[in-house]
Amino acid sequence: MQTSLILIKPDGVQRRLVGRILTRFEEKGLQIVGARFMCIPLETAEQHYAAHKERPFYPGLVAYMTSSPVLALALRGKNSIAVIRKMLGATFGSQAEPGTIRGDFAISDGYNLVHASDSPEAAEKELELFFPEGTVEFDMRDTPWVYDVGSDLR
Ligand code: IDP
Ligand code: MG
Repeated sequence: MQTSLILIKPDGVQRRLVGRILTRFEEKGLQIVGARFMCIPLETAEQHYAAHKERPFYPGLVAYMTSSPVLALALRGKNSIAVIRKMLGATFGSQAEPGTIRGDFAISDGYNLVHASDSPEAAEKELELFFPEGTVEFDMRDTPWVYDVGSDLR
């Protein structure tokens, strides 16, 4: 089981796609263990994208991410980090496959609607950044139907 940090970015909020994007994660069988509607403080955005600091798009990226609220989510599931990255599709909306979230809803390269952690190490750091008080652990009653408990969750 893994928990991933997702951000429905400012364009997702402004384009009223929050519900549709969240629905796709719920329908997949992922469990919401954290949700926070927030304006990202400048320092948090800079820290979150620190790996891209030297890239030419970095100032625009930080401006975009702090321009309007986001919905931060912590989503839990088996292999959820890789599963969610696949659901997002390629980084650029113009290149993402149809059937993925970016492929279906985004045509922009930078304004690509959703962020998701790309590794367990990134997820740990990002969850600490956006959910410093931790996530909400609880049992989902449908687990025996979402998973083959005997093999998936062994
Ligand atoms: P990811 O979000 O798929 O992990 P990254 O390469 O980590 O993609 O880039 C972080 C974010 O920076 C992207 O989601 C996108 O919003 C923005 N970005 C990445 N590359 C470019 C670019 O070449 N032009 C404009 N924005 C970009
Ligand atoms: Mg990335």
